[in-house]
Amino acid sequence: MSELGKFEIPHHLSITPGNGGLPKLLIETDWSTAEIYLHGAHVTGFQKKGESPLLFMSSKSEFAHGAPIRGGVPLIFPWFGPLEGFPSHGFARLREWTIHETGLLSDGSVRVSLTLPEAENFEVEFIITIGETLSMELAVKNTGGQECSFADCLHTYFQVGDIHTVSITGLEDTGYTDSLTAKTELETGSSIHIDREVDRIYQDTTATVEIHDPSLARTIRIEKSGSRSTVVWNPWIDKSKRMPDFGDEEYLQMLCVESGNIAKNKVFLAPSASSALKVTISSAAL
Ligand code: TA6
Repeated sequence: MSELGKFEIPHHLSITPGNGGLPKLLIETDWSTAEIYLHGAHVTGFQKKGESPLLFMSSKSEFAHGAPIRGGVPLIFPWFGPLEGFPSHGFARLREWTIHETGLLSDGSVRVSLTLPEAENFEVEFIITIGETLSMELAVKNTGGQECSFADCLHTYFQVGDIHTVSITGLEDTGYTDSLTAKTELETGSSIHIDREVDRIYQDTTATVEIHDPSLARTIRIEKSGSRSTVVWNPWIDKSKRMPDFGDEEYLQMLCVESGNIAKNKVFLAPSASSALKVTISSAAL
C-alpha cells in the first residue's frame, strides 16, 4: 500500500485497505465523496453531500481476487454476458488495475486514471472524474497487428428508493433485445416502469436516460458518448434469490442502467485505432 502513497492528494484522495483488504481509493470533493477499488477499476460508491448514495452496493457483495463486486460500476470488457469456459462479462472487472495518475483539477474535481495490465492486444485506460457529477471514460486502443472487435459496458447499479415507483425515460421508440425471451421488441411507452424481472439490451441508441425516483425525490441523469447500447436490468424476486452475492430484497432498491456497445453495436478497431466510452452521471431534485 505504501507504494501507492505518491498518488494520494491531501484532503481529497487517500488510499487504504478496503473490504477484503483490497486497495481502496477514498475521494472527497466540495460536492461529493466516492470510492474506487483497484480490483476491477471498480467505482463502488458515489454520493453527493446531503443526498442518498447514487450508486447501489449489495450488502452481500464479495470483495476478493477473482470475484466480481456486486454493485457500483462493474467494468465490462472485452465481452458482455456469458462466454463458454470464460467468466461472465469479461476479465476486466476481475483484474487488479494499476494507478496511472491522480490529480486535483482547477474546478475542484478529482481525476483518477487507471490502467489494465497485460490486456493482450489492447491498451486499456479508465478515467474517473469526481466532482458535482461522476464522469467515467473507458479508453481502448488496439495494439494488436490486426482489426479487433469487442464489447464494452459500464454496468452501473443505481440506488433507488422503491423500484415500484420509479420510471425511466429516454428509450421511447427504441428497439431492444429482451434477454429473457431472446426476442426483438420496440419500446412504445413514453416511460418504462419495473414490475417484474427486466433484462433488455436497447440497441442503436445514443440517448440520455433519466431515472425518475419520487421516493428519493430525485432524477438521476445518465449522459453518454461513444456508446450505442443501453441495458436496463432489475433481477426482481426469483433471480435475486438465485444470486448468492445479492440480498433477496435488494431488487427493491436498485436499478441497472448500463451504457456500452453490445452485440450488433460492438466496437471494431483497426490496428492502432482507439475508442472511448464515456458516461456522466448527475442528479437533481425531482
Ligand atoms: O446486464 C444485465 C446482465 O447481463 C443480466 O443478465 C445479469 O446477468 C447481470 O448482467 C449481472 O451479471 P453478473 O455476471 O454480474 O452476475
